Amino acid sequence: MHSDTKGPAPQVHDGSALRVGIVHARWNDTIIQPLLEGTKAKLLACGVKESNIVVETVPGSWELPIAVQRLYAASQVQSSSSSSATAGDLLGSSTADLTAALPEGASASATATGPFDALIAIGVLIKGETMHFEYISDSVSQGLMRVGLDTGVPVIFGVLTVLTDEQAKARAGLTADGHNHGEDWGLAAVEMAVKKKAWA
Ligand code: DLZ
Repeated sequence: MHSDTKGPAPQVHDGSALRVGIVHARWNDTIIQPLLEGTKAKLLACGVKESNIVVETVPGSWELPIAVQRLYAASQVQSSSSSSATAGDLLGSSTADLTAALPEGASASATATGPFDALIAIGVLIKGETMHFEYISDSVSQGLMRVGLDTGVPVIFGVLTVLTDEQAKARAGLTADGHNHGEDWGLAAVEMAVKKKAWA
């Protein structure tokens, strides 16, 4: 049975008041890019403004938890102080670097307008011949869960942990019977951000 048949019935919520931070790994970029596009497409379809979507990159999935944590902290600092520090400064990268990683039409200063309502971590881990896969998968999933629980901000688990390239392609919508899981992550981010606001 394809994983598609087991997914949640999608709920579409109004994302027009939300700010969403995305961090993606650059390993397995041919899979990452369609996942990122699928994620952004659903965020935009839910009404999230392009200028309220900030995208940052890291080398590999291992780096996702610290980057998600710092990106959120940067957005909090910016919204609570008049400091001219940027998210890029707090992540240790330059503003120019951050701007280069942003989607077209977005700007680094977008992070000055408020803390993120949801964070999405995107990575693709493909099992190789060593124990790397097991160590990284386990640590990254625990790390991302920890960031979510510590900050109280929904962190969407957009990390594929697959055995083969073919499985990764199917989950990025690159095969005939595949499905782009990035779309699910975009919808999950909006749903969880809206519900989190209601539960606050
Ligand atoms: C080292 C490594 C390996 C073997 N495989 C992957 C992978 O499939 N997907 C991924 O996102 N990253 C991989 N990495 C890189 C690590 O996540 C990390 O970037 C490096 O170990 C440096 O800390």
